[in-house]
Amino acid sequence: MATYAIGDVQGCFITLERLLARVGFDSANDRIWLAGDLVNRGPSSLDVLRWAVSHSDRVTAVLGNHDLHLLSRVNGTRKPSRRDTFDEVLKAPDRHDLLEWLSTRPLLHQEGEFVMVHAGLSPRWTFAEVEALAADASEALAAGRLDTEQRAIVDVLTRMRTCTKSGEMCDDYTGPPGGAPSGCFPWYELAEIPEDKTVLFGHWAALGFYRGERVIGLDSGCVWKKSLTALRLEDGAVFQEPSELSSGA
Ligand SMILES: [Mn+2]
Repeated sequence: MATYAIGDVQGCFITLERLLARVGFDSANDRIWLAGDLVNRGPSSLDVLRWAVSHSDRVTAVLGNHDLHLLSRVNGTRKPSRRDTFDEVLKAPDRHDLLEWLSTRPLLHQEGEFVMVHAGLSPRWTFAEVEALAADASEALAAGRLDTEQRAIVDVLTRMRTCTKSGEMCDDYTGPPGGAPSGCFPWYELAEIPEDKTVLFGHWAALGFYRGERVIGLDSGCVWKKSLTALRLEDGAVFQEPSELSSGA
């Protein structure tokens, strides 16, 4: 039995299938952790969701900003973006089950030494309170009654890449850490992470696969024609599959 943590799939279903074949995924014994953004921008969001739901006893997923965008489109609280590629999900006969599954995913998953979120943790939080803050925000999100503080928590967990020393998100910056605006730092350089914990995250394609101190970034930019990455949690082995969108893949 092995556990594979996989970065942002974003509708790259062919690449996901190839990556699962590459690692020799055994659906009877292995587990898959998905770091959020299962959907959007890529070609096959519907296939990714159907696969996740049909393997829901094997799959642990946290919500990313694109997953939340899809859910907001469904309940009409967000307008379509020109770049949305998940219309087939909205029209699918099984959309109710798929969206019900997606909407009940958490914002954070903690198990053993690992903590998985889509984006980041705030330097304003102590590690001890992170799980409860995320659970409270998840509950409010599911009920559609986020207050300002809970919305800020959702933003950090699903959208943050860099922030100031006081924990203010540097919202617009999506590039690599080295090019961040003055006073903006990768969140993981500032957040409190205990020695015996490792935070798994996605969302930062320009960072790429990244093994840092107590953090591992898993978004290697599948939807940007780069690759999809799986990390085997038991031994740290890394597997990468070239994106189906790259030429020659
Ligand atoms: Mn994202």
